[in-house]
Amino acid sequence: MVEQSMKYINAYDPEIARVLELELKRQRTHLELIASENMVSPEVMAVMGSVLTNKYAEGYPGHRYYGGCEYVDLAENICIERAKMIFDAKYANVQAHSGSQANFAVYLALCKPGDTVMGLDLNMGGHLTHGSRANFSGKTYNIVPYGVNPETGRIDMDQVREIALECRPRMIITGASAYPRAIDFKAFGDIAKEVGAYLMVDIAHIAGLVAAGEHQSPLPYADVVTMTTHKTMRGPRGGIILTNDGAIAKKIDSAMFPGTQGGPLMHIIAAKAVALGEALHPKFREYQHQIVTNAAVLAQTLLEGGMELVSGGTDNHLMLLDLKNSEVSGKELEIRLDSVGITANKNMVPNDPRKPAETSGVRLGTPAVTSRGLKEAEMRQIGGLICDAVNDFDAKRKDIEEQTAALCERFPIYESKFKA
Ligand code: DSN
Repeated sequence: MVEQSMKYINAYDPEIARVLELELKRQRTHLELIASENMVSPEVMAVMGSVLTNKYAEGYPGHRYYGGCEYVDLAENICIERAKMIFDAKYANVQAHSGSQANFAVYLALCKPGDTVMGLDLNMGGHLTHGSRANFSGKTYNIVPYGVNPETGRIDMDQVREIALECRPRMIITGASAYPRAIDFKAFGDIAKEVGAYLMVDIAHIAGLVAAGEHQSPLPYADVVTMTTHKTMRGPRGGIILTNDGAIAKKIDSAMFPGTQGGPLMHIIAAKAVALGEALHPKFREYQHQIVTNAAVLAQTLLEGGMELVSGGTDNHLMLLDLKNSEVSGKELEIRLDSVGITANKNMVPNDPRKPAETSGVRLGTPAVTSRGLKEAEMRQIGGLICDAVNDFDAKRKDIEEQTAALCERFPIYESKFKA
């Protein structure tokens, strides 16, 4: 299906078809270890490229500012119902174009400019929208960050409580982009209640794990939950907001439209519905379990190979190689891995002595390679290759390249054998 549509585009716009061809080749010939990426099913991809892209539908199902919305209404309602069912939530807004847009809408709904908001520091694993000074969140709100314990690499709930009692925030945000450990949402909920703050949980990274019961759900404890649909959820790029509180749901809806966005992307909302439909299938649970198993095996292999990991391991889909004590920087390792067919991203580690453009960390995640069908044996193999890339790159380069190419060959994508 993917190759067929490329042939069609090639006859129409060869310049862009060439880009698609090159990117498909890159994805086929590289092992994707970027923790936030995945590979959607051909069906999800097909719905993204469907007639629904033509439709303007500002507003919500049944209350639109345009005529002709009766069929896109069906798509949005199906998406909402599936999201509510999967996450056991009373309300879902499925219109956010991205996770950042979802987070922006929550700030707009629950906070006023200048309000105090607590979030996990970007350099400790948080997200730009959790209060970075370079982001709207840090520019608009009085951000009081919390971090991780320097000894354990884990969020220190006593410190979070202490800071919250001191600064009395309007909202506490938890969730992360580069945090390898389970987050205690109940403990965050207790602290938020104690200080009278809203609790927003951003499960962008771990949404699939939560959906499959591989991570505690924040829904019983949070006022509002945001997520992306394209990471562990393996859907189109986009966001969803969930809540169990009717009054908050109303505020979220108007903060999303007209507060933040105009016309929703109906083709993406329909594709989100397809991905959520896939998540209702028992195979999705098996997939999420395998992601976590694969991450644990990769982490163990790296540790046995002498590598250091932030917090000493992982509970979820990702881990952070800690290169503070290595001559090889995060940037250098990212370049080395890319040159031998393994894609990953440099990442700051807690208390990183190197600059953000250099870093002392590399983030590694298993969602995409698990979609491709790789299991424990291959994780052990890849772990060994990464150790070789750090310790003995010049001597081992050719061997790593050959092993990576063989793995990509054995686990093809977007061919008849591939079914996400
Ligand atoms: N850029 C995403 C990630 O890589 O985690 C977060 O938005």
